[in-house]
Amino acid sequence: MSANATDGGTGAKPLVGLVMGSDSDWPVMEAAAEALAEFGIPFEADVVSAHRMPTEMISYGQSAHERGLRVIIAGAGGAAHLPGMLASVTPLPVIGVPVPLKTLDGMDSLLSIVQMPAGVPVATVSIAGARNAGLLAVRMLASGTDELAASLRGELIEFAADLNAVASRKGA
Ligand code: RP5
Repeated sequence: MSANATDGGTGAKPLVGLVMGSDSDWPVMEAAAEALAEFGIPFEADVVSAHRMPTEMISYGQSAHERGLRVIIAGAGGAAHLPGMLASVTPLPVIGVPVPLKTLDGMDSLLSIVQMPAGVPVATVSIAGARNAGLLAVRMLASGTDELAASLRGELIEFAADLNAVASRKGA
């Protein structure tokens, strides 16, 4: 699957918008897609560059909530303004993924995403931490009172138990 595809793999209406500044971010961002797919979360994936297509980016952020999305995961590298700009125009929670480029090892991306002004929150994961971004989105969806949330909570509890089992095997 490429970053341009809109395909959560389930055919259902997307609940998570997985966006990135460039196709070149996909090798990092793919891990978020995999995490969402593991929990059967329908998502859409697309390139929405803050600098190269600002009008489309703003329109994506402004329409995300009314289109039914519940969380946005946004990854970008370098002058990584995409997560913060989206957060400024949507009421949805935005999770930012700093994508490392060849220069500066992703520190520029991290600082661009994490240093948001008060009032415009972005939940920033680690450099290249796209898997955790996907898992955090699953947890956000599990925090409601609907059927999906209840079922996801069960799956997350099993998931944590598996992680603990692996950790104890490694420690043994
Ligand atoms: C950022 O510039 C993108 O998010 C990407 O990480 C970086 C490089 O983009 P390309 O030049 O590879 O398209 O906006």
